[in-house]
Amino acid sequence: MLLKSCIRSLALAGLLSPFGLLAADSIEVSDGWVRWMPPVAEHTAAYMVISNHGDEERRLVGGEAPRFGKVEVHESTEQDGVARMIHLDYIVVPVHGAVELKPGGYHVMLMQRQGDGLEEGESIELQLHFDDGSTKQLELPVQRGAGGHGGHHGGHHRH
Ligand SMILES: [Cu+2]
Repeated sequence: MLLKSCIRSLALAGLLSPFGLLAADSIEVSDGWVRWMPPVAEHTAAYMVISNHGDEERRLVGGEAPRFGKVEVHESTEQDGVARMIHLDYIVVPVHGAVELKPGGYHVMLMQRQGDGLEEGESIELQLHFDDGSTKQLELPVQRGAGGHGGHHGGHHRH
């Protein structure tokens, strides 16, 4: 009953999409942040720790963010001293475990920024999408990167 009327009001609000009907209740996200980017940049990344308290493996397959045209799941790697990143189909969030998205590793790629540049301290809405169709709604603060790597976007050297 409750679910039905919930679906109807979502549909009325025009929010109905393949994702968004089911909240990923067994998923917990902590320490999330979005890397500040200079106004000329169109892409940045979100980092966080995703924990799975459920009895089934969950896979993070992508997401949506109002301020960005496209959201993908990526992994940064380094080959022969050259930083690259790979577009992944998913990141596994293990049963009763956690996966860390951090600079130089897994990240949620926020692409095709819409509108103004990001300001330090502002919060960015991001909805994570999982393989079972469930979602997790987040608001992540914009922060400057925590030193070192310079990211894979325009950081062409390392110290
Ligand atoms: Cu990336």
